[in-house]
Amino acid sequence: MEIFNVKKIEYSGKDSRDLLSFKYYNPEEIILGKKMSEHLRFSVAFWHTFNADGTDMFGVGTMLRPWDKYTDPIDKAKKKIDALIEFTEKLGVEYFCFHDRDIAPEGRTLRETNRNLDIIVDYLKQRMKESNLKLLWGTANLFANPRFVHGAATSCNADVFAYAAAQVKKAIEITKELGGENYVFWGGREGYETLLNTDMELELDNLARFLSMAVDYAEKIGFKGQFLIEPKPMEPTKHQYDFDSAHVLAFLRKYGLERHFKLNIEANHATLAGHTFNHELRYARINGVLGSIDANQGDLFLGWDTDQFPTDMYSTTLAMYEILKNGGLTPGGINFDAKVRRASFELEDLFIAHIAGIDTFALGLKAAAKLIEEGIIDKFVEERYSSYKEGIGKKILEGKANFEELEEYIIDKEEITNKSGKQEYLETIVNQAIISIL
Ligand code: XUL
Ligand code: CO
Repeated sequence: MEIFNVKKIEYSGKDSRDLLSFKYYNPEEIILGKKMSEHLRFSVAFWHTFNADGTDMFGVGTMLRPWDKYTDPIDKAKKKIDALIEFTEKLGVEYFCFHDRDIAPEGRTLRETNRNLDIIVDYLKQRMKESNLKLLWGTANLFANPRFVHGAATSCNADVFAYAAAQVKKAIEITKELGGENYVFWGGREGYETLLNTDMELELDNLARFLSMAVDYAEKIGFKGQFLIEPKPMEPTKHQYDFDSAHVLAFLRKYGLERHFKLNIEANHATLAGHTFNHELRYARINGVLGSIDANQGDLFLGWDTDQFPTDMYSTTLAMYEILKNGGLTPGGINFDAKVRRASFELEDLFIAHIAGIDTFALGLKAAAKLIEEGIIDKFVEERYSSYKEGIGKKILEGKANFEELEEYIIDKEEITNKSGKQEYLETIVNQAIISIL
């Protein structure tokens, strides 16, 4: 029986006014030699789409979903999976992501919880097979239950460390079982509220111990998926240890873990850290660790993780520019870690929001491809650094210069000439690329 009273979402072109259709996302269209669907490996986030009900700090849920009428927790969990299958089929999205606790209810002990999980994973596996739905990544929820009040791998309580380890062990197993192409570690409550009660050194060492146990276990069971760390600077803790790309990379290098992890960069986490999304993508890319993205956007005037659907074409253009320069994201993808607003409580809004996000990324892909084909920005940047192609600049790059030589070279020069950085000109080039697609 149909859950969503919505037809299959098709590409209808940019001039269409059909709300429930794609205006820019045409999966078969070839962009820079590859199908749009191969560039844009979209994924639906289980938690936001099938669990969130609009609850906020000031009020209860506003969204009554068809699966809410099932009272037995296992029946309800299965109905949500049916909803996931129908939703992704109708949307034409090939991937989804989930936390262990999103899909199955917790029991009184971990053993009981794992038993619930096994029932649902069997069902999910079967339904995924029938519909060709694939798992982009799995993860463990190490933050919602009160036991994680002081963190998980960085908790002051060794029992909690053990619990979290056992939980991640199981989460990696089910991710493998479902053919997951990646596994994500987002910090949850790995961070601190006050240094007055915190042994930061022990907590960070423990986080590294935890991750290295995860690497060992994945190797042991033959999980071939990519491990990803998702940086976030704050929320829920005041200071999250995985602050941003640069922090995570420095951490991984300190503990010799950098070979085993790439990054899952989330747009709203980047802006919380005081960076643009494309700054975080660039930093990860040039360090060879851009693995996957969580697509969403924050609000300019609110200081928290609002997880809105991405509708800012400028941001997706610059993001896709980095992703194209990265040679794509595979085996990563574009996961909509985004939720409809509390007041967008109708079932149809779930489709409208995902269509908006998909189209905004498709448009960004097309505009970014145009920028790369035109090569104006590339040429400008190359020219800007051309002083390093010959003479003293070339010597610096080749490691053949030292302080004494540089002093001798420059000491009697009367004038140094600089050229304009032409930011406004380059921003106009980006605007023109976007406008040409609209
Ligand atoms: C939290 C967040 C998480 C991770 C997965 O801000 O982004 O949903 O993506 O745990
Ligand atoms: Co996320």
